[in-house]
Amino acid sequence: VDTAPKPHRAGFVSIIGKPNVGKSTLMNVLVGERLSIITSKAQTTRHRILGILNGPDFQLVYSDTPGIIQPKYELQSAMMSFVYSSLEDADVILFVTDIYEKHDEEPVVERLRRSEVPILLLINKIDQATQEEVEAKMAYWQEHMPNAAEIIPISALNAFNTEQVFNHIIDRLPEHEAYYPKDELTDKPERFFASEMIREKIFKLYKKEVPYSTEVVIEEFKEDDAIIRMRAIIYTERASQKGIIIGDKGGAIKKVGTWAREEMEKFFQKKVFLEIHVKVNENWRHDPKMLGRFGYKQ
Ligand code: GDP
Ligand code: K
Ligand code: MG
Repeated sequence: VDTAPKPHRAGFVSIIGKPNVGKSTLMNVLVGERLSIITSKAQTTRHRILGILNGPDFQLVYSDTPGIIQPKYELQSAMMSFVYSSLEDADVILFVTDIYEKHDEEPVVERLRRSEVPILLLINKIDQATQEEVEAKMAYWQEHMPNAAEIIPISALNAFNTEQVFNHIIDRLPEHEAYYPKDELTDKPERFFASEMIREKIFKLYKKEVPYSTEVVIEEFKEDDAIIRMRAIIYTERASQKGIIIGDKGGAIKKVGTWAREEMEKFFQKKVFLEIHVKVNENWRHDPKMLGRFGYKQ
């Protein structure tokens, strides 16, 4: 019998695809933590978010990316640069598609056909589909992306076939020592996740342009043994949006605060005191200086 210890494997796995196909849902399932925010609205994920999965003889560094789109303003260009950099330095690419995809994603597919990195093509949301629909979609992708290493139907929502995805990734991971300390879960600081939790609630509670015109900054994050005290600023682009965020007698902002705080307490396993202020900052989405402050440029 071979008793030699297994070599340690480590690598980077980029999760890419169009908005709303289920990239963030999948990463959370694969990492086993709710790191990435999930809503039914497109372009909720703005940054590249790392989720690290550690085992005794492996380290998988997932990166969840914003959906691939044609940039229309400065913020979106910054978002796309996160996507493209994640293509270049990946060991494995998870290309996530939706079973009900309408196939207007040709520029991405074209780019992936030239990729040197192994691609696992995932057909997501099959919980909504019939066996025939799944088979037809698999045939479609065999023809349109013949270089895909595997084509796997999944349901990220139900964690169906996600174990299989994990095994295919491990098989393709190079021998390498860990890139991050083995007890780390992500590269982002805690206050980033706190601001993302607030942003998610904004996406869920407000309509139309309001969530897209909003950014959240945690100005203060103080932790002691018993409690985390946070001061968050919600920036909007216009005074009218500020009014909507606050709501009648402050009712709307109170909902955001309560819901976000409950989730923070679960995530940080600690009591949270959260204070939220709303400020107007015209045109932050177009202003490179503000985008830098919000973490969109290195
Ligand atoms: P992303 O924009 O690609 O990151 O997609 P999200 O992970 O934010 O998911 C977008 C929407 O699709 C959310 O409403 C999810 O609950 C939903 N979703 C994700 N995976 C599945 C799935 O396997 N089945 C179904 N029915 N819905 C899913
Ligand atoms: K989304
Ligand atoms: Mg996402």
